[in-house]
Amino acid sequence: MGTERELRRTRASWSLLLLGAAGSGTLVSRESRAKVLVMQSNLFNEPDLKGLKQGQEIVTPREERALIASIDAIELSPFRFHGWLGKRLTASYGWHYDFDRGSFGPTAPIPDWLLPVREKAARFAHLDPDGLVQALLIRYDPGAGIGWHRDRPVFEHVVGISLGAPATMRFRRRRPGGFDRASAFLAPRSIYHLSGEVRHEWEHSIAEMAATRWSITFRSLAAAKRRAIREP
Ligand SMILES: O=C(O)CCC(=O)C(=O)O
Repeated sequence: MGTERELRRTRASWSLLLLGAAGSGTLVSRESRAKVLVMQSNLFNEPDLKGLKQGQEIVTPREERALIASIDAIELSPFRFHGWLGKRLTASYGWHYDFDRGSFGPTAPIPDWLLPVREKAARFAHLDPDGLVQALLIRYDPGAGIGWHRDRPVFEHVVGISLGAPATMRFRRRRPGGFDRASAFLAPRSIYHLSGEVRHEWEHSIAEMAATRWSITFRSLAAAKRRAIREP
């Protein structure tokens, strides 16, 4: 397990790297300056976003390697959105949202090798593991990211595990005249839970990666969807 001190050191050097990158050019846009300020305010703290919970070292480095190998052994497909092909590679289990057709339905069951990590994710989020009915695997190779979005309303809780390269999850919420913004550092082997306000009112995104990151996200179904399935 990494100590809090190690974690702070990692976050600090990563944030300084960002500061260096943003300050190295002669011209720094107002937007990138604003971003840097957000990062500075988060140097040592989790962002104060209602409904965001983060945890570290949810899997060991050995488990991380095994999970990455299992994801890489699967045939992942480029994310498809209304005929457009994204750079990130994905596979979903349990339930699949087809963004090309706007349809949602059951798909192959969650494989056994994901069940122990689903158990951990459920314990972290204080949820029933059987309620986490969707598992989405993503590989972000260099150049791949995920644009601004809120998860589909058919889902409720989102619990994500980060493997490989560290990343920043950016958050924004529209307000008159602009956006409130925040960002969360996603360390390798860490976990996050999005619920309530951050899940429903904020959008999130991940900038294009410089090194490969894998993520496993588990989702529960929204109450309305659960009712719709039970009541034909
Ligand atoms: O890779 C992640 O942790 C985030 C994935 C995500 O935002 C999504 O699948 O909607």
